[in-house]
Formats: sequence, structure tokens, C-alpha cells
Amino acid sequence: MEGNGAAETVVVLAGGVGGAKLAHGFARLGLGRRLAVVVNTADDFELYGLVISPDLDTVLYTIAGIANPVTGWGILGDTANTLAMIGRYGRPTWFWLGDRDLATHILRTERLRQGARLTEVTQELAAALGVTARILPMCDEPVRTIVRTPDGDLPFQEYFVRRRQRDEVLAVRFAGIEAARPSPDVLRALDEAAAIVLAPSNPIVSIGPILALPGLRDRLRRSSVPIVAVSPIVGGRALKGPADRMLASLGHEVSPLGVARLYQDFLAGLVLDRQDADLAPAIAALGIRPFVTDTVMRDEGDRARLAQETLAFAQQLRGARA
Ligand code: FO1
Repeated sequence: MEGNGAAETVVVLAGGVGGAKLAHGFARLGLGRRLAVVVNTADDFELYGLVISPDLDTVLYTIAGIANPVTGWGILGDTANTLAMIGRYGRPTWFWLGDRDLATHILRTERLRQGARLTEVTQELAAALGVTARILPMCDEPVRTIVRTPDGDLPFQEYFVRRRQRDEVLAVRFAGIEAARPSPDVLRALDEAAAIVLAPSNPIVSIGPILALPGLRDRLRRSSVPIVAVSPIVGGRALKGPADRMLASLGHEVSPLGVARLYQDFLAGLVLDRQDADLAPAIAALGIRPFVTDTVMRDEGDRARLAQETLAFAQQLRGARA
């Protein structure tokens, strides 16, 4: 049952680096298995015969405390000897894969070929790294983001890494989404939820695929526990990545108000930065409660503080509904 006793879980919907930082903040609150992070898998792709799940790995490494603090993705202190050798064989090396990181892709690919679900494999990797939070792929079926640009359709990582997000984004679609379903583990976490949080991840290509899973958005609309989002847009810009340009080219306002409108059908509250405090009345006018604080996570202390404040805000909204 939602919001029921000991099972009370905080569910965080997340993409890559920004989502991983807030998820880490929640992990630092000592929630253990009562933290469930539902992660975008539409950035996944295959390279050198391996299944790469960048957002899952970014969340996993960040919560495990081994993420590269400079990039936010990959493993701290990793080397690239394997990639250098792949280059010597004349193969493209535009996607930077570290030697230690490759171990994750090798073992994931092996277990998937043995017939394990991505959810099970992720759980095994997380347990081995000492992570108690539930890191849940949004689904077990393959879903792939395709970005429409003036030069044609591009697989997500071609757009994001190979072409450095320079193309104008005309449309986005998620190949395979119709045949995919939120995993049973995701649905269970939502059933146990005391609060649902949308991390400050790209609303179009990180949160977008999760919301596009058949039945998921309806499930959120019917939620009896508060759903709050943390705006990834601060002062008219994305904290990381191309979310600002993507929102603009797809016709959305590049502000927390634009973010609020995208989630308006299910959102109870929006956490926005002090820089955007003047937008609070317009957000409230949508029927969404605004909460203004410092949302830029510069260090690990910021992550835990923002997670704590977001949780307290959600609990306050829950109290207001009772
Ligand atoms: N992002 C880059 O900008 N360049 C890279 O070479 C790159 C390699 C990479 C390797 C493993 C991994 O887990 C993530 C990696 N990322 C890289 C990040 C990733 O592609 C994107 O941040 C996400 O897909 C967007 O959320």
C-alpha cells in the first residue's frame, strides 16, 4: 500500500549526473533499501559487443562513492589502456571507456546473455559495490532514444558524445517504448512510496523516457503520495548538458515554470533555486506548490542537504493533503 508503515520508500526518478548527485544525497540520509532510484535506460547502447548503461552506472558509481568527481560519470582514477589498444586496431574511440568501467560492461553483458534481467544484473553489481539503495532500471526491455536533427536521426550517444550536442534537436523519440513496461520492481517501489521525487535531470531525454513507459504517467497521476520535482534549470540555464537548448528548440520555456508545466498533470511541488524565486507565484498559479532553496549541488554536503529539504517539503505536502 502507498505510504504504508515500515515499507515507506522514497522513490527518485533519475537520469545521469544531476540525478545521481541527488540520489546520493538521499542515500546519505541512511534510507538503505527504503531508497529506490528509478533510472533512465534509454541512453543505453551497444559498443564493442558490450551493453553500456551510462545512467545506471553513473548512479551506481556515485552512490558507491567511486565516481569521477570531475566528469560525474566513469570511475575515479580510471585509465584507458584498453581503449588505446582498440584505437590501435583502427576502431573509433569517441566514447571514453575506462579500464575499470569496462569490467562493469563485460559482466553486465555476460549476465544478460545468460538470460538475467537488467534489474537483476544491476542489483548484483550494486550489492558487490556495497550499495544498499535499490537502483532500478526503468524497465528490462531495450528502449533507445533517437534524436531528430537537421542532419537526420541520431542514436542518443552519437548526438550527445560523438557530436557533442551541437545539433539542433527537432524531435525526440524512444524506440521500443511501446513494447516496454515499468519493471515489477519499479511498480513495487511506487506502491511502497511515501514520496516520489523527480531529480534535476533533463526533462526530455532523462525523465522523459521514464514517463513515456506505458502506464507510468497514469500511475503517477493516480498517486496518493506527493510527487515533487527539483528543477534542472537554474537562472535560465541547465546545470549540466543540453537541457536548456533542447527545451527551447522543442518550444518549452527554459525556466522552472517551463519544467513545472511539463509535469503539471501529476506534480504537487517544485523545488527551485533562489535565483528563480520570482517565478514562485506563477508556479503556485498552476496548482503546484513552490519551494525555494539553494539547488546547486557543489559538494556532498549540498547533496544531502537538498535531499533532506526535498523530503521535508514532500512530507509537508503529504500532511497538507491528509
Ligand atoms: N559522456 C561524454 O560526454 N563523453 C564520454 O566519452 C562519455 C563516456 C562515458 C562512459 C561511461 C559512462 O557510464 C558514461 C559516459 N559518458 C560520457 C556520460 C554519458 O554518456 C552521458 O552523460 C549520459 O548518457 C547522459 O545522461
